Amino acid sequence: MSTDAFVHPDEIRSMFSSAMSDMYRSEVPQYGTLMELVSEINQSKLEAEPELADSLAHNGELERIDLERHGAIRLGKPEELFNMRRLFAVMGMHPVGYYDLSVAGVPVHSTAFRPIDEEALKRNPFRVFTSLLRLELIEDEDLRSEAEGILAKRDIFTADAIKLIYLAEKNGGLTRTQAEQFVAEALETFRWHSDSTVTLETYQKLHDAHRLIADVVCFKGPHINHLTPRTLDIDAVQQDMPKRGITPKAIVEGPPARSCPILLRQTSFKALEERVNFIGDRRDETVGTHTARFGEIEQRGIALTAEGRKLYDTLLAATRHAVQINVGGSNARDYETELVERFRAFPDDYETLRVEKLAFFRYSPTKAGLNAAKKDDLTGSINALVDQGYLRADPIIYEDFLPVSAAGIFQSNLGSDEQKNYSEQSNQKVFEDSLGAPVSDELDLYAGLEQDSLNAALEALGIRKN
Ligand code: OOG
Ligand code: NI
Repeated sequence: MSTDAFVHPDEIRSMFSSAMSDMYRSEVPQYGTLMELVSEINQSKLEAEPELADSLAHNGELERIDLERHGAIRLGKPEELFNMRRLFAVMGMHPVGYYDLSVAGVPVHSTAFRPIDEEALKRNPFRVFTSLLRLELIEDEDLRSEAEGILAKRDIFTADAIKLIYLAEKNGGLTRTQAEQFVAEALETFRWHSDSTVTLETYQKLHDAHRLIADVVCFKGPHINHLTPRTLDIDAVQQDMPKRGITPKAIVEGPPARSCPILLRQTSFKALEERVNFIGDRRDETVGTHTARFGEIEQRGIALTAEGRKLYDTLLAATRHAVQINVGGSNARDYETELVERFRAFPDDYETLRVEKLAFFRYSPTKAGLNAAKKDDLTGSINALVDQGYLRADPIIYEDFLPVSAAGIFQSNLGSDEQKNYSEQSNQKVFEDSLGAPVSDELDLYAGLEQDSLNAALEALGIRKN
């Protein structure tokens, strides 16, 4: 069969993310409300700020805004992570980054499956934050082996999904019919199941050890626990959520509001309380409930270099040290004020971010530059070319996650009293062994995008690379 007959992985990803969105909207109606709110606010933001609209259009991001979302799942055993990597690879999603959340009292480590290259990101940047439970962090040995035993019995993929993954690997792609079938089969793994695989008593024991452990161990599969649309104005959405009957968490995670957004800002709202049938429940009574699923929104900004990231981490740590948000979130405003104050030390104009090499940019030749190149041999440094208006620099958007924010999202949806400190060290090597592949380094990817754009721009301006 010729490879022409294969559906492009980017298209399979779009099919999958839209099927997932439909499924989640029917399972969690508030998600639909949130999507409407986000889309309205994005629209008015674009109307109010034509420069933003122009920059997004220039970066090829304008069409992707409504497609944008990320989701999250939590897996229970190494082979699940291994096969999840194979499943996502069929849709052009690859593991990027290693996040150790045990330092924040959440017994998991994680990666993000996402598209990597420029074209794929433009077509559809759908990503899934994927965590693996670290059973070794359960202190009680009996409970740990009970959890292991329960997980050993489950198979989270349908037989046809595994078959289609194998076919995609063997043949180098899937035909239209196979791709449609693949999306339907893959979706099954992410579906919510109201039937638990354990008794209420076992659920409660695991829940007492950590709510997250119960969430992973007691169900047939890794239900998608949230889907997150991208907003262009997170403060506006946060403010309007209560008007639509949605109660957001106390603070927005990440950097403060700025004129040049950096990295990622996120906020979420509480999980649904879902009815669960446990093994041994009488047919006519549903006694159990479980909260797992929630809503989240995110606003993405420019990707930072290692140096920019160091500055971000330092300022954030200083803020968190100065104001610890209390359980009810009554001092949320103090935290926000502190955050804004501390982040005054972070330059807030793109030119300074670029010249000081704090953030990554995508370079392109301007019309004036191309015209000038026809007449003269252009020379000069990158900065000089930008100053002359021959070279244009647009922000490269951050496509990844932030461990401190992720921990905050986990915690606010697990109940904020669940702080535990695990002494066990982070272990990327063990994670990658389970995954069956190394994770890519996010900074290398951004640096590569910047360099590629610069090479192409200089070439278009007739300037030889040295
Ligand atoms: C994942 C939480 C992390 C984010 O956006 O940082 C996350 C989870 O609760 O499973 O999704
Ligand atoms: Ni999330």
